[in-house]
Amino acid sequence: MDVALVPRPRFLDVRSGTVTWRSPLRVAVEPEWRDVVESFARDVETSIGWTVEVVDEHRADLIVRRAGDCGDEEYRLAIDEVVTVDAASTAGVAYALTVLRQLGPNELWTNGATLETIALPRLFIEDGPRFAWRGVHLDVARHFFDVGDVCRVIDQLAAHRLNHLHLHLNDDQGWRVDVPRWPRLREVASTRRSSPFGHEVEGRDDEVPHGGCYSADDLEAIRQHAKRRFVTIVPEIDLPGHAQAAIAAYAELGNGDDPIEVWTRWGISEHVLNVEEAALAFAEEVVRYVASHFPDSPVHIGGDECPTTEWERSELAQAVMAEHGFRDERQLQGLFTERLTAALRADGHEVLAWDEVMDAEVDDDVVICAWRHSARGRLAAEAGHDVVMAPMQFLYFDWLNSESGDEPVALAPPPAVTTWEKVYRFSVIPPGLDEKLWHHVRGAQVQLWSEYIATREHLDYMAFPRTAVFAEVAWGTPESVDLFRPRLERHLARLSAMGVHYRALDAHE
Ligand code: TNX
Repeated sequence: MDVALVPRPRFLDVRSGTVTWRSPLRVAVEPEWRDVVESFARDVETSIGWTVEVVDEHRADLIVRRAGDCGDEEYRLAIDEVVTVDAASTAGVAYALTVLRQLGPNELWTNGATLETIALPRLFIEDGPRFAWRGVHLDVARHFFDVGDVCRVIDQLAAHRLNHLHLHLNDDQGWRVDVPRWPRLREVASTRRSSPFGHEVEGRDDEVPHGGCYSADDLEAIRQHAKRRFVTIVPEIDLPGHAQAAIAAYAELGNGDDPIEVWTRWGISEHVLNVEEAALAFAEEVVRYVASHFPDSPVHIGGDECPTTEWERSELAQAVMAEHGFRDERQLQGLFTERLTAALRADGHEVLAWDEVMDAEVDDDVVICAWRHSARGRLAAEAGHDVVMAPMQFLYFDWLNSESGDEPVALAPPPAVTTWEKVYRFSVIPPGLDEKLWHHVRGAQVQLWSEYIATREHLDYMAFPRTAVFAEVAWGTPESVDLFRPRLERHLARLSAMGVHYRALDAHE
């Protein structure tokens, strides 16, 4: 029996013959891992209607055991008369069970199918990821995605053994979290009057209001769902740049006197927070509030693309520069980085930021998300930071899928193209990085910026199959594009069963 696992396990030995399962499925599991098995049981029940019973080892079809020699996220899976899973962590168990689902029929990825039996290939797998951070970043600011959409993305991550979902929760065009002490963030900043129609450069507007804002209950629902899927949510509040929506709600946070609205164009707004104490205190308060909903998560403080034009013209900003003895306006951004980093650390969070924060003072225990180029990741690692690789040239999935003129409107014209083959050839370790510093590379994540992604279907189209391809790269087991392609094709059928509206592969040349 041929197996087509994505991502490919580190070691796989397929043996001859199959094992047949029927309902009820009998599972023996250590008490501490009952939750993981219950989550698997729910998937089996909703997909093919089977029941799962927890039983003693001697009656079990599937035994989940603790194995001291497995590392974090590692597992062994042996399919024989009895199926055994060995792991040392809940994540390891969850991955083994996900792989079991991939080994079964595609009905296991649907809703409401019926099946009498399941045939599993006899085999042995020993597996674990090369990189600890295997993520997807979703921009819910440019276009809002509701709790159901986000949970669906979490399920897609889990199906590919990806483990971080980074949520970009605010931008110039919208603020997406209700912060009760700052009600105008919900009342004003969460909705824009209009959005660009077609490509931004055409200068047209749709004149349709767009908005959305997560309540505390929404954030809790996302957290719970992610926990069940062993995905860590990484919330991001992006300041002091990308702050036009916040300034539209609270003009006193900005640098000018003219009223501004939530931005209705894409791009980089010049409206940034001012550098007075009240703006720093605002940033600290909202970031800590959002972070408090994800107590065990690392938190991203943004920090990208912060134009300094307003600070150059502002007497107050110039006074703050003089007070600190700064020579360059970009150093002002460091005041935010420093303040937010200290506050989040005190609350027990690890802190991440986009690579621009390195233009000013930044502690080397801030994890850098290198987006402008892989070389930014190399420089960050050389400066002693841990890094999450997110270079736009490979991992911005708002870029076109191909050069064909038939692609739906996307961020930029060719050469801003990222084919799945290019993703597969991406090296997580930045070129030129000394091997002694590889330990700084936590892993990588794809970016789904949503200026041109407004619906769930289009999100799927941009995300898949590239995210599945990426998952194998981040897991650390890519082979050649030619060897991978047939496996990917078989995986597409699984994506169809999941209801993913993926982009079809181009015909093989
Ligand atoms: C750059 S990457 C941005 C985003 C845009 C994206 C479009 C980064 C940290 N900032 O604001 O959405 O390019 O690809």
